[in-house]
This record gives sequence, C-alpha cells and structure tokens, in this order.
Amino acid sequence: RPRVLSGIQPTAGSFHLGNYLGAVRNWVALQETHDAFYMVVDLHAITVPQDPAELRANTRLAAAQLLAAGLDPEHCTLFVQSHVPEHAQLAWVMNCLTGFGEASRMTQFKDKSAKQGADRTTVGLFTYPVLQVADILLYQADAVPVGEDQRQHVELTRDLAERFNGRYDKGGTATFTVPKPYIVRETAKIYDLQDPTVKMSKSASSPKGLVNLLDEPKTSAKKFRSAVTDTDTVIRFDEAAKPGVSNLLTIYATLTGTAIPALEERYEGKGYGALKTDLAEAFVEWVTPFRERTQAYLDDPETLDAVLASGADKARTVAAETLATVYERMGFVPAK
Ligand code: AQP
Repeated sequence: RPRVLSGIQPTAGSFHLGNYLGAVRNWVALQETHDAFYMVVDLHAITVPQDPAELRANTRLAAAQLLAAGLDPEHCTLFVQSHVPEHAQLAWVMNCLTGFGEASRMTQFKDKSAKQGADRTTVGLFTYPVLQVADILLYQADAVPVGEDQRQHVELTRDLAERFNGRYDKGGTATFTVPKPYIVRETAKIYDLQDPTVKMSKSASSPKGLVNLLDEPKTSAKKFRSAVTDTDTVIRFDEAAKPGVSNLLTIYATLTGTAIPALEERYEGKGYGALKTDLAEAFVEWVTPFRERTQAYLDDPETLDAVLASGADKARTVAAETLATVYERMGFVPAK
C-alpha cells in the first residue's frame, strides 16, 4: 500500500470547515486505500505563543475531532507529534540542508511574519516548513493530503529529499521517498464566507466568515445565511465571476455528496436565499452528530489517550528506522 502522512494543528480548539473539507475529509477516505499516518502537530503549534493548559486541552480536542470525523485507529496510525522525538531530531538535520534564502521564500512565513512583526516572529515560525519536511520524510510518505496553502511546503520537502538523496546515498538505495502533494482540486481552498476571495482561516478570517465545527450549529447556520455573494441572482459555479456562490456550491456539494451541476439545476430560477438556507440546514444536519461524537471521545479521556499512545508506538517504529539511516549516512558515530 502506498503511504500517506498529514498533520493538523491543535491551536484553535475547533477545526474550521476549510480544515475539514480541504484536508481531514480526504484523510478519512485515504485510510481505506493507503497506509495512513495522521498526527496532531503540537510542535508546530508552539511557533506562536501557547497557554500550556489550552495546548494540552486542544491537542486532545483535535484528536477527538479527528476520530469524530471518521478516522479509525484500526485503519490508520493517529498520534501526537511530540510523542515521537524523531520529528525534532530530523528537523535539525534538514535545517542544516536548507538554504536561508530558500526558507525565506516560503509565502506562509512571509504572510504570517509580516502580520506579527519582526519582534514577535520566532525562529520556530521561520523553520516551521523544515519541521514539516521532517514530519513527511520520517514516514517515507508517497503522498501528503493537504489543502492548496500547503503545496509550497510539500515542494520544499521534495527538494530536500532529493538533495539529501543526491548528497548521501552514494549509489545505495535512496534514503527518502520523494513525496507528492495530494490535493483534491474541488475542495483545495474553501473561502471565507464574508470575503470569498481569501481562504477561510482561523487567524485571518473575520468571525462571521469563519465556520468553526464546534460552534453552536445555530451560530454557523446564521453565518451561511448571511454569506456574501454578488448582485447577480443566478446560481452558477464560476469561481472567477461568482466566487461567493461558487464557494457555497462547493461546500454544499461536498457535504451532501451532490454534484455541482445537479445543484445548479435544482436552484435554477431560485434566489440566493434558498441556497443559503438549504446549505445552513445541511450543515447543521452534518455537524450535529459530529459534535456529539467529539464530545463522546472527550468524555472518555483514557480511551483517547490509549489510542494516541498506541499510535505513537507505531509511528516511532517507522520514524526511528528512518532517522537511524539518516544518522548513519551523515557520518554520525553510532551510540553503541
Ligand atoms: N481554507 C482552507 N481550505 C482548504 N484547506 C484548508 N486547510 C486550512 N485552511 C483551508 C488545510 O487544513 C489542514 C490543516 O491545516 P493547519 O493545521 O496547518 O491549519 P492552518 O493551515 O494553520 O489553518 P488556518 O486556518 O489556515 O490557520 P492560519 O490562520 O494559522 O493560517 C492543512 O492541510 C491545510 O491545507
């Protein structure tokens, strides 16, 4: 089976709809066809300041949401990044292979650091993509299921894997599998409901444009009903001319498993109000059991922690083997 690896941050508490539709939903599908490794990336979370109690609670909350979304520990390896120390160890090695200019070109870093200002931006935020490189390469992943915003980081991973392989393999077998991004075009970028030209994001979206899965469903339904569209009245998928309507159609189609042309037909001659109300209802119908399942996992922390412990064991076996090969090839003297 080909292998996939991906991660999600535990920073905001609730996942938002972009996280779910752009990434987590695909993780659930891929666990049936791939050898799947998924993690809650708490080491990434501390690139910005975290309250310790909140980080601890949000890490378990993220795991609970992943299980509620449909990840099955019998079909995938679910773990917490900091439980596997090899991530930080390989990240250091990869930092030493990454050009300063190369890291400086990462657009996500440029955007976030510009917003935070130089004094509040940490070196950790700067090297975050390199930690991500290590995350992926440790597991020899063939594919990385992510949203469009992560494409550049997967490209960096490919470059560094090839660089390492070229420099250290010396005619032997390649140390690293060179991974490909796995991005589902239709849901690669879910947009802010109030500004459908920017991605839905926990840090950049206005509260009214951001749909958090764990918010009161009534609150989210209202956000759908007041989503920004356009002054036209035709319900048609056209991302360039009608970004708001297209975003709503994408969300509706994906949540309900309906093709977009079928929705266009269903809403022919109807106004935007009907689409928004129906989408709000469909969302509430989907999210209500999701919230209940999340709560059930949270109510049983022992089981949750046991799932994560067993995931970490499985992950460490793979990660340790890769790291040992890397250390050996780089010329580190073995510890024994
Ligand atoms: N709007 C989105 N559309 C599609 N996919 C998205 N992802 C995030 N936003 C969208 C995907 O979700 C996965 C987990 O991402 P993360 O844990 O790194 O979260 P994030 O990218 O930090 O989420 P935000 O909201 O975008 O955070 P900020 O505001 O901090 O930048 C990834 O696969 C991501 O592509």
